Formats: sequence, C-alpha cells, structure tokens
Amino acid sequence: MTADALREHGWQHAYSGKVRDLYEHEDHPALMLVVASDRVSAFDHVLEPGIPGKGAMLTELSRWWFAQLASGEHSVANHLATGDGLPDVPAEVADRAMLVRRLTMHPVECVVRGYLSGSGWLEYQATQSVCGIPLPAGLRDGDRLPEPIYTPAWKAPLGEHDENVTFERTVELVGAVTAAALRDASLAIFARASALAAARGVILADTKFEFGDDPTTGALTLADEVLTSDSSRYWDATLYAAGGPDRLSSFDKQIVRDWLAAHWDRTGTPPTLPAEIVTRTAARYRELLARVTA
Ligand code: PZK
Repeated sequence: MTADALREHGWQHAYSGKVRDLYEHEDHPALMLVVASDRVSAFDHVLEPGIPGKGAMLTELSRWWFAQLASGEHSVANHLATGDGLPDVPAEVADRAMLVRRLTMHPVECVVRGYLSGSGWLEYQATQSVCGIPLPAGLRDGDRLPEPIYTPAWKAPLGEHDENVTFERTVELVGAVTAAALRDASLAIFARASALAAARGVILADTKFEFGDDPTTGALTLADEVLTSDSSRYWDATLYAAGGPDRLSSFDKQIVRDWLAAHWDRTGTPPTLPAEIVTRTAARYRELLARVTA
C-alpha cells in the first residue's frame, strides 16, 4: 500500500536499508525521500512485528535536531528540502518521511564517542585504543572518555558491516580537506548535542553522522537521520549515576535486545516479539522524544 501511494505521487523506490527506504522522484532528480519504517532490527535481523510509531518518532527527533543545529552560533547546513515547487509527499507517509536534497555523499560514517561502549569497548579491550586513538588504561565499559573522540568508519557496500578506520585512512578516502572538515563538524555537533541532552537528563554516549556535499553550493551538509536512537546511544543520566546493572541501558531497542537474548539462540529466524515487548519499546522511544525535545 505504501509503495503504491508513493508511486502514485511519482516516487520510485531507490533502495532499502534494514529499517528505512529511499525513494527518487521522476520529475525531481535533485531530491530524494527518506522514509523511516516501524521496522526494528537486533542482532542483524529485522524483527516481527514492527514498533508502532517508531518511524514517525525517529523522524520527529531527526527533524528537531536538524532545526536545533541549523540555528544558533555554530549552525550546520542540512539536507532537508524547503521552499516552493516541491513534489507531494503522500499523507500516509508524511509523518515518517523527510524530503531531502540529493547530495554527493562522503563514504565515511562520522562516529563520535563521549563514552566507551559497543564496538569501541571491544576494540579498546584488544588494543587500548579506538580507531588508532590511544586511550588511558583501566577504562571500563560505559566509562566517560577524557574528551569526545572521532572514530570514523568506512561505509562498506550495502549489506556488509562498516569497518572502523583511522583518521589517516579517511584522508585517503576523501582527501585531507574533507577528512578534516568531517572530523571538525562531527566533534562540534556532538559537543552541542551532548550538552543539550545532558540538560534534559540524557547522556549522549555516542552517535554517527553522515555528510555530503551540496552539489549546487559545494557546502558540507549534514544528511541522513541525525541523533536518533537508531544512530546514537542514549543513556538515562540518573540510572548511569546510580551505577546499577541497568546503568548502560540504551534509550532504544534495549528491551527488544534483552528479550531476544533470553529467548533465542541466534540461529535461524528470530521469534516473534510479544505484544508487551512491543508496547514497552514504543513507550521507550516516546520517552526519549519527550525528554529530548521537552
Ligand atoms: C543517501 N543513504 C543512506 C538512508 C536507505 C539508505 N541527501 C542524500 N543524498 C544522497 N544520498 C543520500 C542522502 C541522504 N540521506 C542516504 N544513502 C544515500 C540511506 C535511508 C534509507 F536505504
């Protein structure tokens, strides 16, 4: 139904990620439509059923962050399309779709970490460094870093896992000027966003940005989704400070992950999520949105 509605409005499917879909318009080659679904993935599988409202909530959070970051002192350009003569977005996807300008994307995932967790924690345990950045000894999972670090990843072809790389490798991939611009913009945005989140009782542990160049102006432009719980790790500041076993429980699909880990041996097709898990997960997304945008 959704694909039909989009096609009737001239939108052709371009490609799909695990949880989002990208469309092109026959009459507007300079634009794209990013449509967030209610799909949720964990342990590399897309699960059934979806989380009602997830696509709309994450889209609302992205839009809110784009607006915050576009205003003020260190404003950053973003890919949202505005103005006259734009094509219709079907009402049925409007709340989970972003109409964007087509950019020349840089093949670098711009990850910033203020805390050590996830793949950074794994790499640290093996090397005491992350993406070539040496770190102090004795850090534990979830510890705050002395200062936020830029830990880029190379965007692997669709379906493959992104690969952590050194800053020097990004210089080879995109050139020295762009590599430095990506790093500096990422660290600046992270500083702004984490301060704002902290004021609302939420720790922004890490996040991933994607940038492209605007083909008309050449300006470095923030793309993709931004600072959502799919692209970021958010923790509850109160739980973190209390130091209990749930102190690193993410404001995302943590409930789904925990349930799956207890009910699935990770072979074959994952089981269907119970209604209670779906409801609690939706509530968690809702709470993050309410807190951050309060
Ligand atoms: C673009 N993606 C990732 C997002 C998917 C895949 N403004 C832009 N211009 C050109 N390309 C992209 C964007 C953006 N955003 C983003 N891949 C290309 C992606 C959503 C669904 F399947």
